Amino acid sequence: MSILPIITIPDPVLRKISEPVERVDAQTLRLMDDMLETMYAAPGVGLAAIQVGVPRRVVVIDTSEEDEEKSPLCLINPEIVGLGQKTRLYEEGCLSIPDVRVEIERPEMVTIRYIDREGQLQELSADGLLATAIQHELDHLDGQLIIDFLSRLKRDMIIRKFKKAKRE
Ligand code: GNR
Ligand code: NI
Repeated sequence: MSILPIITIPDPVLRKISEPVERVDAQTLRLMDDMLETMYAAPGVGLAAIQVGVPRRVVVIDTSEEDEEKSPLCLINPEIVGLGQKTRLYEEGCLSIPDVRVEIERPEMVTIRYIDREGQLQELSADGLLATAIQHELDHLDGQLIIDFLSRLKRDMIIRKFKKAKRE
């Protein structure tokens, strides 16, 4: 397995719409293994393939705590099939926007359908951090980032800061 470099803003790759995976082959499995290793090393609770430069609808998530057993989740072509009525506010971070936190209100509960590592269609209902992480990762598949929830002024300030940091 390998730790892959994580792409950060303002790289336009992060704005790409990711394409569905056509078959779960060795290359897809290798990608997910590398993404898990990259996510654990970061560390982060989730990672979308586009964050390592691969425009495919692949996501890995693990919201287990440090003192718990790992519980890696690999989602291929995930789709939201249900959202709860209640929302929750959570301060989100993103490995592609280091050191920025954005408070985001999203549905507290989400149901998704996805293909697992065995190529089987699965349905999963989640709440809490897992539900938040799922929605955050699915946004990445459509080129959407947490800074898009901010006013244009605040978003542009953050983008400018990262552009400047890359110049220096
Ligand atoms: O590591 C991460 N933490 C996090 C915290 C709150 C809501 C979402 C996340 S996902 C983020 C990793 C990441 O950028 N995934 O795309
Ligand atoms: Ni992110």
